[in-house]
Amino acid sequence: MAQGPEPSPVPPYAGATGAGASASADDPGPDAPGYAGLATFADRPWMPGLDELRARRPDVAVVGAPFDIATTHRPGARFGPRALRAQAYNPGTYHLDLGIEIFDWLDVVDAGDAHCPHGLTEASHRNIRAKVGDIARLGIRPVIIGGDHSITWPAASGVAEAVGWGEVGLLHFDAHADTADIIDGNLASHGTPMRRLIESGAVRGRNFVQVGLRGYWPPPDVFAWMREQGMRWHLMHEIWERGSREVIAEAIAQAVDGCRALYLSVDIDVLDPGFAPGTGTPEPGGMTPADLLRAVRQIALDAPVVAADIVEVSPPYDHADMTVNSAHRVALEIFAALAHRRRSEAGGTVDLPGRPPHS
Ligand SMILES: [Mn+2]
Repeated sequence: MAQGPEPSPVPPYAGATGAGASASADDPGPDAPGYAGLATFADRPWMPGLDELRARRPDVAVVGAPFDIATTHRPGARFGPRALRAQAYNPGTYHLDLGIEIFDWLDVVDAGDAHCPHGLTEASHRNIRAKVGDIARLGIRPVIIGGDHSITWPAASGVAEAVGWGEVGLLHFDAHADTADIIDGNLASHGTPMRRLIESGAVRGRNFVQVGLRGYWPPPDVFAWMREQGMRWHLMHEIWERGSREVIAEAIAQAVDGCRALYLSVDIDVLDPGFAPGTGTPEPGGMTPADLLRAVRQIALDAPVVAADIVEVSPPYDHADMTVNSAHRVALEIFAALAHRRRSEAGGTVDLPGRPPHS
């Protein structure tokens, strides 16, 4: 008796237009593993054009800012956006703590990169400001993936132009204050963007709040300038003493006091270099990913976040993609918290195995 072929658990290739085309060999679709196919952020639709964004009006658009010539030490952050798209391990889309299928509630697209021609700081920053501003003006939240921290100057300026000049608070996670005036003659260094934002009035000093500062820089005259502006900061030592939860709650209240919107800026070097070696200016003694991810979630749950950036991921210095993965999860926490807010507004409830935040 002739023996037929063994039944296979894998669906047969039915051709690009035949039955089962969505699982075809040509286009495996959203069920493909994260390492297959074209790399977009979190496997979200690639939508680089403003017309497409205007037609779709997603809740969030991820924007790459592949720029790193403003770094004072180790370069490589220009490779951050591509690494975050291609190297981060895509873990699934269900957020366990909030019990939510993120993209059922939040439309997120990948809007591609702002053009950053090499060696041209002004042109690169202009392009970042224009692309981020255009997205914010459509009522879409830009999430910018850097890039060195200089990109926060044009990105937050673009958001402030769209949302309200001087009406956006800025909550800034970093080992470094980045409030120097000029470094080696460079006004647009990655160590100066926060001063530029306050000088221009894009963000008021009193609504500029920093978390995680530590180490040996900047010097006291810079802190004196910061104090004159009304800036608030929470040193890493304060987190160690009081605990992250309490400090973050205070930082949120300070940043949004009198503001109607918040820009969140996360320099991945706020993490301890033991967790995030892939960065330009590592400073020992930083936050753990468990604390940072919960802090970001709390901020996106409690504050009117209209934009965010995640910067200073330098893949050439990374090991085992650990910095890339932590930075990627910062974005997922923002997405999950925004999705949760959407669900709450719609009267939805937390699904297993989650529980309501703050309970
Ligand atoms: Mn830093």
